[in-house]
Amino acid sequence: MAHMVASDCGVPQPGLSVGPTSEFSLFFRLKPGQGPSLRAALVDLQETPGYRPGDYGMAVQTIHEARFVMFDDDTRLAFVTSFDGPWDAYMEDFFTSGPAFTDPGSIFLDGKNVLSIVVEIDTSFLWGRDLVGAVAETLTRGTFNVRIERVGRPEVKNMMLAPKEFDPVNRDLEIRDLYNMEDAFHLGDSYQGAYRARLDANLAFWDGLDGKVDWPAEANGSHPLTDLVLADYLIVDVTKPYVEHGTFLEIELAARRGEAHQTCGGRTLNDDVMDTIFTQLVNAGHGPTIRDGVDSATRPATSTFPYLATPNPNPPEPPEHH
Ligand SMILES: [Ca+2]
Ligand SMILES: [Ca+2]
Repeated sequence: MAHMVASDCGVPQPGLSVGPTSEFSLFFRLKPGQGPSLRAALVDLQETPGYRPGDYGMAVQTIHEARFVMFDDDTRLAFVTSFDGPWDAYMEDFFTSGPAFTDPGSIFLDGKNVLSIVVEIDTSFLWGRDLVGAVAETLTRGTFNVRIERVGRPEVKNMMLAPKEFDPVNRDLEIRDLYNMEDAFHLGDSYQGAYRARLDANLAFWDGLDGKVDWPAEANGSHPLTDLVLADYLIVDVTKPYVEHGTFLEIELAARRGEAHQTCGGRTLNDDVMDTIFTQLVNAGHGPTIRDGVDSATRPATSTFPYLATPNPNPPEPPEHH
């Protein structure tokens, strides 16, 4: 006998169950030409210590098997798993055991050179302002410029705006291209509703990963961080001391608590901003720290201008698909 598993809130959960065992399957389409690199990534994943049940006494007890299968000439990917108990137990196991990221994680840019421009500004040019917002943009050369990229805080586009499947309004819209063209300091009216719907949905997804609501929606249904994310610039207080670690979002989060900030804010080169982002999105800093398995660069930034690690004269070959 098989039946849909229903959670406490009455929402049907994926997969069927037989006796105490449940299953679910996911099917993906691969981008053309990505088969070899995905196959290599799956081998890496499955050979990572801690991935297999029983490794290192990891807490995933209920999962019998979980397998990835590429098929149709490497144009599609299936993920198939079976486990004891309901969907909720599986997700709880998955996220409390920490296998969402491998540990240690991989640094995909390790050894590669990154084109960097370092600008030093005399704070006397800031019109007497102590608290400033910083954004960067990449433009084409020539008389008429086209913006290729705008960036304020890291991962706003990829982690927070890119996933489409949770957005109840614009499930087919690649919203990042529109967002990229906006003035960071004066977001236009035209697409604000679309950005907000996407962020409200995706930020709620991140919060839900630990099975606990740490960011209850506001009265109008908005996620409490949506406005903060849409003010997409690094906030820097030039009167406060430089602190190597923990400055990212420090000013913004202190303001949310109604407290005075302590650091210069912004984003220092050696700060583990990914852990800060994951932790804030998933549990609002209520703990534990959500790590991505990478705690620092293999060649950290320096403390003297221009602060960057020296170029690697023998960088690794770029992968085939680049
Ligand atoms: Ca949460
Ligand atoms: Ca990290």
